[in-house]
Amino acid sequence: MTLDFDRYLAERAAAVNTYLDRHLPSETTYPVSIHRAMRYSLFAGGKRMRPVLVIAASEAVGGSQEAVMPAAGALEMIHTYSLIHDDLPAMDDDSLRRGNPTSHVVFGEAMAILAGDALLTQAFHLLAGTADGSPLDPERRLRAVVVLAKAAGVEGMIGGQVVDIESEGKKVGPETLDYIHHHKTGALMEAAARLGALLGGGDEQEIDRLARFGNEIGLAFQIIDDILDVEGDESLLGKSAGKDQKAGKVTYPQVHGIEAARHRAQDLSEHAVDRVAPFGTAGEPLACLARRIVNRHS
Ligand code: GRG
Repeated sequence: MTLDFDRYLAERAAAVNTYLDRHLPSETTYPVSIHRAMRYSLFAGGKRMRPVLVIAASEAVGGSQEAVMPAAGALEMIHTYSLIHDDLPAMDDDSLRRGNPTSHVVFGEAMAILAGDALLTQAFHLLAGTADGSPLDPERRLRAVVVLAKAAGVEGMIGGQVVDIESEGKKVGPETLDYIHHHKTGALMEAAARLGALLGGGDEQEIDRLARFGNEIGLAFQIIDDILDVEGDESLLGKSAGKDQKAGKVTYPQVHGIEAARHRAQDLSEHAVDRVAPFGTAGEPLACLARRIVNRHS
């Protein structure tokens, strides 16, 4: 029987939303302004690609969805924080995200900074296991905290963002471009797959295989993001298009040309599909995810 991937995605995303809703203070909890701002960005839409990747990686190694929910929720919180901060006037100065006005436009700059900070902190609260009672092996949970810290910090996403900012308006080569993409976007995707495998109970070989899978689809995802910024429809994207060129950002289409960029994303996706073949039907959602990432319009 072939997998109904749209249904798979919708069910997993709904489970993630329920989990996030339960693990964030309500909008009426004092001080209400910060909780409103955190919830506004977290529930403004979003494809939930990273948490679904966590769950699918767990399922590939025979783990449950419940076991990895803290990691799935944590990934989405960190991703959302990065979007809030990336849109700030001091960074990309953007007014549209997930089809809505950005956090600083609605709540002001100070509250947007704090909402991002609070989501980042809450993510580690969830993963460290102090925010729920889920029974995870303490050694694996500790490893998971380190994986997430590395992926979100200077060795990962922040490192990529720094080189991205410092490369604006400059002519940089393919190596710097790869560094930016692998760190800014790839690190969280790799961490998502690694965390799913780790907390789902996978062995070291499976964890390594799925981390590589996450890395490949992370790069493919960012290349498509670069292409969509040139060719995409703003109403489908839910964010401003054409901003990379305006900001003098270094992108795949700019360094390699649009056709080569498309081929590279396709190659990465096919590699990733091959990588999860040993998991058989348990790896099918991951293969579908790898294909969907390069065929997306938003
Ligand atoms: C400012 C702390 C900080 C980090 C910046 C990840 C990042 C680094 C900035 C976010 C903006 C950006 C262009 C990131 C690249 C990754 C990317 C394509 C994000 C958009 O992810 P989607 O498409 O968004 O999964 P949704 O809204 O669907 O969740």
